[in-house]
Amino acid sequence: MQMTFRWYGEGNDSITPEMIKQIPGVTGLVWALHDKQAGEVWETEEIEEARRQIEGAGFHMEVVESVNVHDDIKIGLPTRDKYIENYKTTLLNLAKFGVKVVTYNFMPIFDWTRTDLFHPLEDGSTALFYEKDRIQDDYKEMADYILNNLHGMTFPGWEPERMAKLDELFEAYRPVTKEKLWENLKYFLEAIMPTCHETGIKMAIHQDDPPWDIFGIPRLLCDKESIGRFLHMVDDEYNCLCLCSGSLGANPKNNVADIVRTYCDRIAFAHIRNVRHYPNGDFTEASHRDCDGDTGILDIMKAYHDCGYTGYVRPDHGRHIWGEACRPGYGLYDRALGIMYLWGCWDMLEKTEGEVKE
Ligand code: CS2
Ligand code: MN
Repeated sequence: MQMTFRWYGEGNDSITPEMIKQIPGVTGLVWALHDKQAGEVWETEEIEEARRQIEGAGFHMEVVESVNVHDDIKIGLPTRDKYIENYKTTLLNLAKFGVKVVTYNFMPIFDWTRTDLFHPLEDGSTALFYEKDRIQDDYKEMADYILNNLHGMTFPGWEPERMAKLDELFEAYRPVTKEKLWENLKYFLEAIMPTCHETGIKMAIHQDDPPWDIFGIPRLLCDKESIGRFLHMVDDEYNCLCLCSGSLGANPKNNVADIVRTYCDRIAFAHIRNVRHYPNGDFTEASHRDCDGDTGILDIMKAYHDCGYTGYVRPDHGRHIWGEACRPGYGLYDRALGIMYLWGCWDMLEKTEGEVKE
């Protein structure tokens, strides 16, 4: 596996590449042009500046997270073709810089959704938390809460410009049933696959987080079956997954290790994160250590290892520990601890390969 770390860029992240360099085994920074709105072309000069920051610090920039998909594409409006052309131009520009994987999601309106960004855990740290009963109809309350707690930091999927138009967005998505959303996803992927072949860039879709419908809007990538439908729908080696153990793991019915084993050849990027469930449907994010959550981190690592996974990996979110003031879920310390746990699992699996029988 190739270990990476998500970094928000100079002036946009309290963590520097020099700090990340001291985490063992991290070779690449997962990056994006965070000022870009969905639908805009990423220009060569702008990518060049990102290259200066990333490669200049001795990291590769092969994984982008995310090039966001414009709402008109998800809704299926006639204007989508223009935005798809822009997306293709962005892929062509990214390819000039050696980008190999582009992460994206196809969630309507909201990206990841939580009700508490700093939920206290027993050990004195805080973590992202989802309280099921608070996600009812009032999307505005939840959106306001998140925006007010980002303290001016940009957060993908939570752009204040989009959030200011929430009612309009909900109205625009009203005719989009789940089946329509599947069709629109297919249309988008079929349109960009030739560019992926031309550039060698794999498109890696992130699962929906949480993996169920919220606020009456449909979500597609929620379990083994829907992931299978997705891969079959556009059966192309460039149509891949960013498999997120934490997103899928929020539903206790999902067996993430089994999903890894089933679709490993189409996983281009792995997000590894641990989640703990409560009987009432709430969940909290937890440390990467297997016994701290219910996601089955050891089984997942074993599954990747058994499949001979050579793709990119990153710890997904971490807790906020040791008083670190950081982006929710994206501190240095706990993600660094997570990486060391993942390496511990992996190195042991490598060492015992051939010695340990199933
Ligand atoms: C990420 C997602 O922070 C997170 O939860 O895993 O925001 C992810 O980057 C996007 O859904 C991918 O487009
Ligand atoms: Mn993720």
